[in-house]
Amino acid sequence: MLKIINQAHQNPNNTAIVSAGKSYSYQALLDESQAFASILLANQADLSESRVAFMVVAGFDYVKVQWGIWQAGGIAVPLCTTHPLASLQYVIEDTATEIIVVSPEYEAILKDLATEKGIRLIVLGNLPTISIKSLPPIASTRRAMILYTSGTTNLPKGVVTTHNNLEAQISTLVNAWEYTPKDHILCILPLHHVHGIINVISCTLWAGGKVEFLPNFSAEGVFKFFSSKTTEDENLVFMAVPTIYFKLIAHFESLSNEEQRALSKDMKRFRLMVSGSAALPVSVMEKWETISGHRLLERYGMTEIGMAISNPYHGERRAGHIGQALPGVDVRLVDEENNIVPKGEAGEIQIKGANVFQEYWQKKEATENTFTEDGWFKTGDVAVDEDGYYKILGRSSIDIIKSGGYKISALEIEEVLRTHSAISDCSVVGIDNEEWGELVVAAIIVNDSSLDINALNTWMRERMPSYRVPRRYKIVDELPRNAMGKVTKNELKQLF
Ligand code: MLC
Ligand code: AMP
Repeated sequence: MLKIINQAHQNPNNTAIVSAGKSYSYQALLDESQAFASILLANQADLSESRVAFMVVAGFDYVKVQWGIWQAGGIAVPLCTTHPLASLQYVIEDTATEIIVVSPEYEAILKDLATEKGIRLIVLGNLPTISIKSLPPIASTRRAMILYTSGTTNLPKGVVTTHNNLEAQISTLVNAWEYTPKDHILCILPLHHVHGIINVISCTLWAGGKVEFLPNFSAEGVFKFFSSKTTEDENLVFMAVPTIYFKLIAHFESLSNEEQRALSKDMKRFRLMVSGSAALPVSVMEKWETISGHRLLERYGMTEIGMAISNPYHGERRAGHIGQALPGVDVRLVDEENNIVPKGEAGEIQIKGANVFQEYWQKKEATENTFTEDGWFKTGDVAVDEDGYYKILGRSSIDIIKSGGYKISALEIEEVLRTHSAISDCSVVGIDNEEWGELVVAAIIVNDSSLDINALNTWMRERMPSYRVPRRYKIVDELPRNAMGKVTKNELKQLF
């Protein structure tokens, strides 16, 4: 039996999930996910790694569907609920999805695509009652999930993890951060990335704790959760990206002194608050500590590896640093020839361990290129070991941007911009921004001076998720280039 399912049997009567005003026990989650697995299987004995894409509202149904896919032997492909059709279609086509599962509110978005491609569509909410089937045995070496991540290639790649990978990613964190059945965590993160899927949901459920969902992030919603939990015997937990802490601080500062005092008191009761997915500015860490009494635990991870490096749960949480290798994860810093750099010098972070993904979906060459000959995963992040704590210095590719915790490829955005009839050339960069980490901006050369930037924005939003759409455009006559003809992006940044 899959370990996460086995774990759920340990605490059948505990509340597993709170969503849309309802509570669901582990038993309910086991029963309903098994029933859903039976629906997925229909007349088959095993989905045998069929890809099942699902666009489901964050809450009980999301986990039910995910666990159902796993128990039926399929590969779970979560779709972002806010992506435009073009991005959803890319994932569905790239994975050659065989079944699509949707919450009723998303049926209209994917129905025609499913019909056109002959993909089975399951709409939640109105499912037939069918007899529960006996489920296939699932070896933990099987593929479990595909998440899409942007990189140095222009289109996002599917990161394939096996059940073994997921179990390693989950169990390492559960031990390092001491999750327990008393944990009660708030989930406000998108559920097509590891931060929400692994650190928030899977680790808490593995430990027998409770996950409470808000369908979307709002500072009001988060503070309402913080102030409404008065039971003393629960361990409250919160995890978010730096942009969210920035937004929470801004909201907190808009409140009256009395409201602030009450909230600060409520926040002191938390067991743990974590930040990750992007660099946590020291100013944000310090402000948050002042208002909440919590020194944020900053950690470092990646879609391909789950979490790899973390500040200690017990011990010093050092500002501006990501901490030490997690147990079971090997970390090294190397130079361009893959030689380990002397202590105190900068090098690329490379990772080895059971947590590391299996492959990029159907991209053999990209997979080979991302591992060294002796099997280390090349992260592309540059760090230094400062007195036993790793500190991130930057990335080896200027074309990877992190904004709001999302990884964004400058090349992907450029490729789309160049298909616009009024744009003859362009270059995209990320510029530093306290709130978003980096802000996506674009320099464009236009061949039609009547180009309307608002119309261009709308046009871009139809083609890619809004967080990848440039926030500012600068019309230029030419792009700065070096002697080799390559755009000098550092120079370009100075224009914004
Ligand atoms: C949105 N907006 C942005 C933006 N994203 N502006 C600048 N830069 C961006 N990146 C604008 C919108 O256009 C809109 O403006 C306004 O902000 C509100 O948009 P929204 O979509 O409603 O934003 P909001 O819900 O507030 O989202 C912000 C956020 C979200 C921080 C909650 O970005 C988020 O959930 N980020 C988390 C991503 C994540 O989970 N990453 C983990 C990846 S895994 P207007 O004018 O249009 O109204 C990983 C590994 C690891 O990294 O280590 O964890
Ligand atoms: P993703 O591909 O979306 O999983 O993003 C992974 C990337 O996020 C890493 O390669 C890092 O560049 C970045 N990242 C994650 N955590 C941190 C952190 N604590 N500090 C700086 N960068 C981080």
